[in-house]
Amino acid sequence: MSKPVRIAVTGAAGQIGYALLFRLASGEVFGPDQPVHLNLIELPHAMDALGGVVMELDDCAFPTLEGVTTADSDHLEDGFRDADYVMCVGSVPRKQGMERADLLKVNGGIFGPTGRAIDAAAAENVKVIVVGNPCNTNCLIAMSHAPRVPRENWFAMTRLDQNRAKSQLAQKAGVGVGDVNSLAIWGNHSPTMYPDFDHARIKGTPVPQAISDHDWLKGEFLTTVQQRGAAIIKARGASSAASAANAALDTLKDITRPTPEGEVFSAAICSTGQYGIEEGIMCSMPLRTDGTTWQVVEGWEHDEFAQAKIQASVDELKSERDTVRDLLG
Ligand code: NAX
Repeated sequence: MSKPVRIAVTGAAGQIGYALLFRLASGEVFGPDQPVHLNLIELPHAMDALGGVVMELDDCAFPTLEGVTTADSDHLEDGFRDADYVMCVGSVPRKQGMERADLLKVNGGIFGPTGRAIDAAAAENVKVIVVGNPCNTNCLIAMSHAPRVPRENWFAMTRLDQNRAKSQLAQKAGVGVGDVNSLAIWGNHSPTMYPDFDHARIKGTPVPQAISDHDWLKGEFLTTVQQRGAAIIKARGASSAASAANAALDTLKDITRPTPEGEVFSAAICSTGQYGIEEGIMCSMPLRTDGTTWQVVEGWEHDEFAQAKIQASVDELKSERDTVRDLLG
């Protein structure tokens, strides 16, 4: 058996954690011949609950699960020790009456120490996926406290938005979701993000040709995708968990496997000025990888409508960055 891949997950006893860990342990991402070791991290008061999750992992008897280590958030370095991948799921949810700026600052207090502990303890080439919201700016804060870890190794999750958009397009066109590809999300994981239907394809045909109802594309489609998280909370009384965990696993697959021909994947990465987007913010863009290094897909042109939408989301990211400036390392 090869050396285990070590994956650290924060917020492991939460609802996304519960939908994530069993699939990670099952070999779904790294295959049946690759053992995995899970490093699970929780707040001190949630360690008992986490113990229950670990019992259930034991009871699955996954042949691919080599072992589980747990640590509380007062011992983050133990939690991140030798991790090849870190999935930052834990964060503080927005409470009633809380301003977005307050939420940014509360979570900034979590992600600074997270970045420092990853820097100190994780494996040399650790890759980090931030899921906990506001994920783009949380990722920026953690990254700024981890100078050892290359900037290319930091991702904030927008894959759930990509999956939501693909599914809406497939339903509108009456095709299978596998017939929709090259669908990228631009900007922030927030209601300002922009699902780029112009460059998406349905069975190889550009979406604006495959779907003639352009009012729907520019209206209902965008708002459905942008407001999907809120719609799920309203219907379920709880935020997306299984679909979010699924998207986190998709992101892990996206960054570790070569991107299929004609496909792109979305994640927020640290801009180096691509498409005129300000350097140093965590912005979602279309990406491709050979399984080792990734590139932003270049040369996409945007009409005025798309440009304005992307700019609005980028402006929101800049303002989030400005709000947490004193929390950056
Ligand atoms: P839960 O509240 O069910 O679980 C969060 C867990 O994190 C809790 O068990 C809590 O004890 C733990 N936690 C909090 N602070 C921690 C810290 N400093 N260290 C370790 N653990 C800590 O939330 P859940 O539904 O699992 O959602 C987790 C995060 O994902 C939230 O911030 C949520 O907003 C975000 N989401 C992000 C999405 C995305 O697409 N990027 C979509 C789904 C989800 O809304």
